[in-house]
Amino acid sequence: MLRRCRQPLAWVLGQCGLGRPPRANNVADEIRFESGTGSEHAGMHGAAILWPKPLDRAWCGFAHGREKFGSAHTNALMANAALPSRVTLPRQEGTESEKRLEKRLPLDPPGPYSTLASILKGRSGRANIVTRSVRQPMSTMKGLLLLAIAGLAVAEDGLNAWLRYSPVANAQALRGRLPTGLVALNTTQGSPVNTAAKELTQGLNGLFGVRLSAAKGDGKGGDRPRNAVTVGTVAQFVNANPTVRIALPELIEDGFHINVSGGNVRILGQNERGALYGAFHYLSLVAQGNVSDFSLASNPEAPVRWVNQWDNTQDGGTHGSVERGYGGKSVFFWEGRIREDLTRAGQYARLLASIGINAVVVNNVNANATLLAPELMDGLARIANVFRPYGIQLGFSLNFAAPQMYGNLSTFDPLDKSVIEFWQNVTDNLYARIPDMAGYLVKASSEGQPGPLTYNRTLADGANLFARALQKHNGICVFRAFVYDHRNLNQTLDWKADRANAAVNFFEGLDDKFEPNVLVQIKYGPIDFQVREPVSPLFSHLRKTGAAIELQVTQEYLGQQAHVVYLAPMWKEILDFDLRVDAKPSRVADIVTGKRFNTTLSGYAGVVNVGMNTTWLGSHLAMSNLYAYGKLAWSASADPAAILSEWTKLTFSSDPDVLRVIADISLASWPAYENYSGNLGIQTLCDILLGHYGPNPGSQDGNPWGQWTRADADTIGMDRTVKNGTGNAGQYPPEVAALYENIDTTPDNLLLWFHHVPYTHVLKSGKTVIQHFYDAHYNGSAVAQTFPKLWESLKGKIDPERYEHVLYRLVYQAGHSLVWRDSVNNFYFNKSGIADAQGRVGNYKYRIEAESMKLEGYQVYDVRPFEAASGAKAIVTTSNSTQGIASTVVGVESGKYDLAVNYYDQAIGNSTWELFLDEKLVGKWKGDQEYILGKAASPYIDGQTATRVTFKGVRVDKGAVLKVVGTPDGLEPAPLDYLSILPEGVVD
Ligand code: GCW
Repeated sequence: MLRRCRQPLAWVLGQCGLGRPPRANNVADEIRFESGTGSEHAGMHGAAILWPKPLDRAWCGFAHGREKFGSAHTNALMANAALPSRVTLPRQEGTESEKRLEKRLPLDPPGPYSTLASILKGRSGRANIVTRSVRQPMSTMKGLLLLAIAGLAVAEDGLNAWLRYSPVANAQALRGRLPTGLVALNTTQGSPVNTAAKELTQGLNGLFGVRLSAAKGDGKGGDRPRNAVTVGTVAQFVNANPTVRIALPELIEDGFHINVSGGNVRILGQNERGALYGAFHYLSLVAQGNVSDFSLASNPEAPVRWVNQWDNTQDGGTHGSVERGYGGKSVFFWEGRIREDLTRAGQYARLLASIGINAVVVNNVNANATLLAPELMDGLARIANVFRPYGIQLGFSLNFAAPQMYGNLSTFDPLDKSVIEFWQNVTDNLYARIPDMAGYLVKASSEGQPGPLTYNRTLADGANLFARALQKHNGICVFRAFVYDHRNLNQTLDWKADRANAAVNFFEGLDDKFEPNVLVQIKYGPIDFQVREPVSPLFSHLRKTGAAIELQVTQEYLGQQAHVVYLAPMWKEILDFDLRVDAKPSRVADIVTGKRFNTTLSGYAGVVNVGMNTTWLGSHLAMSNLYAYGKLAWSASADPAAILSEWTKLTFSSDPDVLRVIADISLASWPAYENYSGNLGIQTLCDILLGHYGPNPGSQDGNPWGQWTRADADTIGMDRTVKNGTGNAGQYPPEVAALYENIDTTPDNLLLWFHHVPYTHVLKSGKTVIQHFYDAHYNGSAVAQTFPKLWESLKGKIDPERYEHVLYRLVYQAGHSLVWRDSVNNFYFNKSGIADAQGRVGNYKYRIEAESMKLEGYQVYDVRPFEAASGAKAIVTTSNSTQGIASTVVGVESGKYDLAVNYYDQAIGNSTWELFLDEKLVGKWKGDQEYILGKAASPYIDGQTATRVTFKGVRVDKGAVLKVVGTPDGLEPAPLDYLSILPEGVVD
């Protein structure tokens, strides 16, 4: 039987209007084209600029490269090209309902074009696209119970993430050990203790069908009800029970204590937030079937456990609603204002509180100064009101130039009196509305953002400006260490230039210059959330100033949630790294929790970037990263595998197969991704000039962004040694510096981060660098091939909605990992001219290149970068209104094969492809990924859009005619790269 690997046949038919498609829960409700690393390009580059379909990629790449440097030439090019200018999608508040999205291609009236030339002139068609709709969660526990009893998995959309409270397996048997009464020590609406009481009521009802009733006596005067759960703060408890003596462990701010003795449960927090955390913790334990007696106390290791959202006030622009967000539009902002309906913001706060997060910075660090308008401040206060019941405080990103941009001052010099007054005034106004505001987050003098360096002031001058304004309100100023100049780094002329040096250089000599309420937020590595980086040396330089580590939950360089990459093992490795400051143990975790240098302020920031999609991040499996972030921020000693298992039980089920499969996939995912993207410390090798997603190793070099690999025909890697290179190794404390300075002691996985070597350099493993590249890319993508199969073994054990959602992504990832493998390997094969010892690179014996097939209505297209296509070429239809046909006579022996087709799914149309064998339809699919995967949309034929579809177990007869019919749509010319006729079990 024919089986289409990518989606079930029903789905395919549905796409073709022949059947009813299942509903997808992860609708991409906008399409935007991203480029660039920072924000200064906003309004100027790729954003929503629609290139005609087979536009020469070299030209585009050039244009984008230039844009990064702010070239007027680029703008001129763009203007002269008379291209269709934008894709505009209607904006509606609320994204979860079924809706019609329209692509408007505004230049020409709808109509066909017939030649490539006319395409290049920008004539265009018009396409209507209907997104798939979203199923609402099944809310009644009654329904859940019934389904659970019937042994069925219920469809779920992910909205409740790990807080589903779905019935536990043997609820009936365990009920006797659970409380039946509830004593809430604060019943004030909106108080975290009251929230905890509600959550306990909802949770125990959902999990066990227990209906908690308000217990008599309400805990007052020693009248202690039996079989009740009591929740409140220690002080509230003591106040309510003055004569009761209980032994209480020592709790610090936000800490909690839980004591369970049969049905008597006491959950006490050091503060109200702690009580809520305790309630969530208790519910998590019982949800995992733990109803035995226990007593525990838990205290957070760091006071600051924040989440950063890079949300923009406006949709559109370079980065759309959420910069580097892959889960839909902002849950906070809409059309330059704060959303009227903040339901999702509240639900987000609930999720975050359950993992111990205590503040959310709601707006992008590339901040919009208009948020300072009084009506917007009012809106921020509404968000804070929604957060407060969950113990979440609001944090706010500032634009350093706001005094000028918004306040009409002539300067934003941090030492200027009028500027100081401006910020004090802003701060007072914000606190008048949000008395418990957490503080500010500031990105300054970085990637084109304004900052103190404009006035030759120090970063401390910049940070202290805000810190002082915040002091009377007890707020803190979180100042980002991500400071570098992306315009003046010169790769060609300066061997010693190094972006990795920037943070330490800029903060040099400032350690004792910061106000006490400044916290410096440092990305885990010196560059930018790459798949492998050494820890930032800055952690070892700040001893008097509090430091926080910045981790990235949104997988900007790590597959953008279209690839599963479980990040907790990577974070754990970073947190456990010992910097050996003063030759003493100096784990990063101990630095960012204040233990090592006795700093009061310390902690964690996670760039999360959820959106309105019910999956939050755009993918169900990606949510383990958010969960793990909270757990590690609470305690860095937590074990990534244990966290994952807990998350799986709460999110899916405790079925041993489910636990095993999700662990197998997740724990293999980071090493696999590292292997098939960038290894030996060379960085992720994604396209850093466009969406930071697919492979494009060449994009790293030759521009001032400083993510260089310095790869040439013979050598590769950044020489960061002191003796001969950029000196970056010397920024680490002596023991670590010595480790990295010496090529023999540098671990292989960071070799090319610190050293510039010939491709023939022999690693500790005994392999050469180039052979390691080849092998690692093959190994990594081979691991990714196992993911869909593993997941398929769970069919029936996961609700169909989430099962299909995950399967779609894993199949896509398996295919895209091959794109990565081949692109990177061919790139370095081409550069070095050194053949793969195993003869794989460049030799693909099962492939039929599309350009070598008989073409009617299709023409050959040179793909750029060349390595993004097998054989450097693809085919595209000759017009956007006529079909293309590529055919060939099959030469393989008759038998059963898997047929794989590699094509490009650009975000500028929804072409259809049909695969025939002797006129018999094997399968049909549509290029509509942009509405399914949240990854950065791309209009190009390149590594971002390259995709594989596989039809398994197809009977193929020698001499049969294999044919692909491509029907273009919009500006997408049904591009095709190659076909593979694979003996069963072979993937290539
Ligand atoms: O890596 C870069 C991202 C930018 C981001 C910046 C930062 C918010 O590509 O999108 O801007 O880092 O962290 O400030």
